[in-house]
Amino acid sequence: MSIKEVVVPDIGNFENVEIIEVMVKPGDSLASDDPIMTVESDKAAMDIPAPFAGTVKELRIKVGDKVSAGSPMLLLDTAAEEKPGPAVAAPVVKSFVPPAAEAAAAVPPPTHPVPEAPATIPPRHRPDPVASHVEFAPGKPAHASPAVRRFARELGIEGEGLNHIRGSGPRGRITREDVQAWVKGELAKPRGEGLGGATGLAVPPAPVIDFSQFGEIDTQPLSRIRKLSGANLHRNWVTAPHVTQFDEADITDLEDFRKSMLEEAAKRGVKLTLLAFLMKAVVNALRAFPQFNASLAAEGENLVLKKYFHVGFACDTPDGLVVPVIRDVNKKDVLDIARELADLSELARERKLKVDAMQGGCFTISSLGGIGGTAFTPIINCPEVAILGVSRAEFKPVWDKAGKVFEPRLMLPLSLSYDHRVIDGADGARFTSHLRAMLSDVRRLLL
Ligand code: CAO
Repeated sequence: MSIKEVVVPDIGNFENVEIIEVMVKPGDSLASDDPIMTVESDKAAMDIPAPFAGTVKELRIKVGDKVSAGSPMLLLDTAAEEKPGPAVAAPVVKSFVPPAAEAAAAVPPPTHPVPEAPATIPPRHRPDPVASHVEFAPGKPAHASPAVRRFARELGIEGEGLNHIRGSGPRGRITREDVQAWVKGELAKPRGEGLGGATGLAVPPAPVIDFSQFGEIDTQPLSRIRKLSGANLHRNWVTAPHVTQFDEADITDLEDFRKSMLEEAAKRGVKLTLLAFLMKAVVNALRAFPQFNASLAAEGENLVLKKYFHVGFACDTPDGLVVPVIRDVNKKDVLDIARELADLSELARERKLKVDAMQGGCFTISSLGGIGGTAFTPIINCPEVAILGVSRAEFKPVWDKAGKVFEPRLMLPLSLSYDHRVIDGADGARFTSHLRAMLSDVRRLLL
């Protein structure tokens, strides 16, 4: 092991200048001339490069420190790089190029004094002076001149942010034009909706796979509804921080009541479904917890509380999922609601649903109870802030009030997903408890 202390070289008029970026960390393997840190005075910024190759053993600097010529920067282990031959001890200092001049010239300024990369540096460290294409390497310090770094910082690209930009200059150096092109590209990407949506997500593209190499396939176009709902579901999933609260409601008495009403409802041409009662229960809970009947304003500064109660329901159609909305549920009785549910479902399945029948919802119910399952995590229908998932009700043994005997009770699983930016966990649990209370007492529900 051969440890050498590297100090700040003579950097001209730069005295007591602030370190604004440190590009290396202990364990990093540096080639001669790799940037170690950037310092900035009130006039300009400059990179301080490594005077020789080696492995960083210890850092003596951090962002915010003030340094001058001679200040210790780091300890460099040069053992791996050293072979018999003249040691390169003198620090290599890059000449400072003023921002304007640098902006005009993407090629890095010549270094002085300019010892060539020592012949003792192993080939993997040897810089390739004509490399026109350098792979993007997250975590590796980006090569960019101080002027370009400063330009990038002015545009909000700080520190490792530069690593996202592919440099087109010599040795992959990032030019001012590279920064501009990258920012343009980022701005052209689809936007979120302020706090109501900014994603800030940088995910790698999905790999393109030819599935036919593994077996027989059939490729079918996605329906228009599936494409639209897919994009919306994806946006809602990534922009709203979801929490799902699970609960169970005892609907034994409610089911008895519903069944007792079926004949009378049928006479009026209505199939009285559980969903109609769920709509009433939800409106009751929305009244009790107004923050669930709300949307984040687009600029993210305000919560818009709604005084109307339009409730949507997820409807499975051959073309995909649609969400018709029943307006003013608070002003309708269960028979009216059940009738509308049936009418809207039929229109949806016949693809005759008008656009305005799917707008203005405050809250959505997604019922998979007719199909099966014990619980699921529904995706919020943004800009709504909560959605109730309902799974298949089952008879379960439940203790009687005295806690002495098990009674068979019909238990309905509830899965409430809510937007945690608007609703706290305690309120999520209060909301489902309220729903439980409503659904287990028909008298309260129909009040
Ligand atoms: N537990 C047990 N049985 C239930 C039930 C529940 N929670 N909910 C409904 N059922 C029963 C009904 O009583 C009915 O039984 P009968 O035919 O014996 O009377 C049967 O299941 C079918 O009900 P339904 O589907 O006709 O009526 P519904 O009101 O339950 O549902 C609708 C209407 C439009 C919600 C439904 O047809 C639908 O499309 N569901 C799928 C919704 C969906 O895809 N959600 C996922 C969205 S992705 O997040």
